[in-house]
Amino acid sequence: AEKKGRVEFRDVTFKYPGAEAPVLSNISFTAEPGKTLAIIGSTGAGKTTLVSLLPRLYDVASGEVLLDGVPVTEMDSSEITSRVSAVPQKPYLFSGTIEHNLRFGKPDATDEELWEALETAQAKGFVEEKSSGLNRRIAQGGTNVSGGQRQRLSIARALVTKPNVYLFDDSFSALDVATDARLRKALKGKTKDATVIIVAQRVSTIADADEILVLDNGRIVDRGTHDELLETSPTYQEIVES
Ligand code: DUT
Ligand code: MG
Repeated sequence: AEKKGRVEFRDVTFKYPGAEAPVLSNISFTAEPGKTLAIIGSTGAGKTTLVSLLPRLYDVASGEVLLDGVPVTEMDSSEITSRVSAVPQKPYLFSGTIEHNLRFGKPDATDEELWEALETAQAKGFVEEKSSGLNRRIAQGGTNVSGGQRQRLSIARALVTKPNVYLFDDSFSALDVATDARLRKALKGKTKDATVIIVAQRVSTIADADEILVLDNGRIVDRGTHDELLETSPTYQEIVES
């Protein structure tokens, strides 16, 4: 069967409600199953806004966002959530056990699936270190775990749902470079059939992406592989050197 999860943005322009100026202008790209698309750009460039349009946190002003050829405006929100897993820039953990937090998107997941997701997300050791294990209590907002642990639990939660599309919004920034690299390697093995879209701050996180979009002031100013952008994109070079 054909792999599912093809994401297409067609000439998308977006304004926040009540705002005058668009924060995204003429955004067009395609992200394919089995591939990793990365988005990089300075703070305020519009990266989080861009990835929020697929799960329809907002709707576009003009243009179209399509999932496997179907405009997301024509899909049920439950269908979108079952097929697209987003790890937000500020991951949200709620008051309850680790198990509750992990099963959020897939209540019938087995314990085995939870542990597998934790292993991929490099969070297995953290969960195993206390005898309460999966029953360990998380405080509202995840305030009793570190930022990096919150990110990894949130990544594990996304993995549990086995979606067609993963959106990682700056999900690796609180991790040290070695953990970041280990996590992404493990992730690659588990997301072979899915479309992976990664928003990143660090070039090292996305250097091996199939395509990188360089976003500046709401526009895609350059696109290509890491090696291509090093040759052609002054904006990318600036990010590399920063
Ligand atoms: N913006 C709003 N309202 C919102 C969120 C953002 O007006 O609810 C503006 C702020 C900014 C632009 O949209 O001028 C893009 O913000 P976004 O959060 O998409 O930028 P980013 O690329 O994700 O920045 P960062 O790297 O800091 O996460
Ligand atoms: Mg952001």
